Amino acid sequence: MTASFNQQFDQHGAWRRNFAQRLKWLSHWLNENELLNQSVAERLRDVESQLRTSKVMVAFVAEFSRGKSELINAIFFAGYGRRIMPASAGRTTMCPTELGYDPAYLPSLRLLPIETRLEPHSLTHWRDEPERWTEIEIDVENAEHLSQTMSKVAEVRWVPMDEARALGFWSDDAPDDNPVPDSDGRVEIPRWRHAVLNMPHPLLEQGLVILDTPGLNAIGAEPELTVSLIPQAHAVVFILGADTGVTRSDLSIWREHLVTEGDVSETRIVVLNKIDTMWDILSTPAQVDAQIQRQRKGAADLLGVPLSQVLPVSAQKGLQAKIRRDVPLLQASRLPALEAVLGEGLLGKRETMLRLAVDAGIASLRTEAARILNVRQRDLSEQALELQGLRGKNGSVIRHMRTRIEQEQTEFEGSNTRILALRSVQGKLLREVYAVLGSTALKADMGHLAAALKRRGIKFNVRKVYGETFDSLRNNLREVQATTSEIQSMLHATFRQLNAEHGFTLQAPAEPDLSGFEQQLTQIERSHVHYLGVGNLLKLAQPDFCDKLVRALASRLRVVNEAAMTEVERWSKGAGAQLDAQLKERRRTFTKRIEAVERIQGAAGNLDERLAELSAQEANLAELHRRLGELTSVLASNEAPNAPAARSELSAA
Ligand SMILES: Nc1nc2c(ncn2[C@@H]2O[C@H](COP(=O)(O)OP(=O)(O)OP(=O)(O)O)[C@@H](O)[C@H]2O)c(=O)[nH]1
Ligand SMILES: [Mg+2]
Repeated sequence: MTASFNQQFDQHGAWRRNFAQRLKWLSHWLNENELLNQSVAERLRDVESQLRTSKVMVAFVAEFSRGKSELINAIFFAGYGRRIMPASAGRTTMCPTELGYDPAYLPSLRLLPIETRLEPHSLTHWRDEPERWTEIEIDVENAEHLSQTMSKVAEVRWVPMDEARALGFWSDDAPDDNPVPDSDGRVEIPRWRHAVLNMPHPLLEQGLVILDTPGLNAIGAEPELTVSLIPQAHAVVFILGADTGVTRSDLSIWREHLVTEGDVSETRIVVLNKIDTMWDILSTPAQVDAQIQRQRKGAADLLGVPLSQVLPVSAQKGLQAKIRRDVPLLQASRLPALEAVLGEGLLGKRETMLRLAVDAGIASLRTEAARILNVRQRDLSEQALELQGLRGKNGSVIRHMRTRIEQEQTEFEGSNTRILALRSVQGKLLREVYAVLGSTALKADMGHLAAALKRRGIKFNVRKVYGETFDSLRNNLREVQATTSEIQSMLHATFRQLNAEHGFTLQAPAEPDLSGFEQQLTQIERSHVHYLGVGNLLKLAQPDFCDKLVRALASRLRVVNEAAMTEVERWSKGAGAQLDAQLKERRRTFTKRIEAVERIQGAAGNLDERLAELSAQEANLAELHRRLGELTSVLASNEAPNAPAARSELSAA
């Protein structure tokens, strides 16, 4: 039997905890040995924050009543012995619901009122406005209370048609999609726009984020969900009902949300749910199996995915079986097979990404720390040489030597103009980058896009209009890249000069490569053009729709631009920190050299003692070097929980 999703996630969590612990030791050790300078500390912080904030998001997407919420209950919440997410016939989940954990906040359910739609802001904006959310504290130990609280996500209101229209739940252009009004002409709308559950559940604590969505074919779904939230999920689970087969609306949801060009298909899992409706005492198990197989094949063909990616399950029976500890029923529900696929695909991929990032961080940390050790090593050898030269010399020679060192020191301090010039150019660069990638420039670009989208006859030009906007955004990145290249050659030249003049070992950090961000832009562009291409074009004529769409876009683009700025900043700071570190070490050496000469002036016999001291220090440095290699390689080669060895151990258990 393969490990369940929960077990796999636990192992992943254990690996992360273990890694964090080792990282702490390393930091402590670096600090003790005065190796934790600014640039090393920054590398350390990067690795730590990557480890801490790395999230894995799984989105559940389907037409209403296919069993999204029930499947979430079965996979993640069976331990509570009851339903936590409301699941019932008809429309149930009325607003997108995110389940995750952030220890900075109390466990709670936060609900954003639907009326916030009347204000021109994206969801990203509202996330930072806690006072507009209704917050309900939850008691994690109390399953009944928890489930009662979660029932809020199913709350609705009945409002006059005008209000529904203003909130985006009534469209005069698409009468078939509109809800059915009651006898007073009022229609049902969700009470909340978005829900966020913050809960210290073991999986959520380890960075899992689950997104439950309302049946999406409904009018009123926000573009932000399609063009921002779902595309950012690391895996999307699309659910079909074995009782309904693949319906027209299933297909249209699939096309709108799950098919995008150039997609990695293993992150799309199709679930054929409710297979228990096919269990039939009048058929033999083999007949039932054959029927399920036929449905699977039909679904795979219609959706254009490999058969292996369509997994038949019964969420409901799986949940029941887990609660009652009914092993045969659990097997029959086929839930374990789905969990295994989710675990391997999702966690395996996530972990590889995380480990690559962390490995790179550790490697550059080691380089930085080793650089400090090398500088110390060289200074020690120079001091030893200097002192050896004093052997047998008289007092006046020694006095002369002291004057010379002091002179050198003054010259060194005076030669800092080049460094100052470098700093000022770097500062200027950063300001330029902020101007190009900052929010003011982005706002202007978005303003143009919104205006273009609102023009009449835009229908046939959407691709072009997006193309122009994105070309300009990609150009911005290229412009920034050109500037960084220029600075990079300046860094090389200046560092080479400083190395030659002062015997430094400065090395310009690797120039940031912004092409990955360009690719991200292209992906975002694709998801928008795709979204508008699958039947949402008409909505462009609706008031507010364009603005909503562009706001959703802006908040995603901001993330990309900010990440690019962070890269540039880190690179620029890295160069500055190296310089600072070597300046500091050099000043320290001057002081030490003067001290050494002073002591020798005091008693000539001390020369041998002092030389012995130096060689002891050198031995100590060599030891530090060795230890640094040891401590960092332990981190880099840390066994992954999903490594084959760990997995086979588990399946043997
Ligand atoms: N027989 C059977 N019924 C199921 C199964 N999974 C879910 N259901 C039922 O299907 C209905 C809908 O399930 P939900 O989980 O609410 O569906 P949903 O996709 O979340 O629907 P919305 O929240 O409305 O978008 C409920 O009555 C469930 O009990 C299953 O495996 N077998
Ligand atoms: Mg639901």
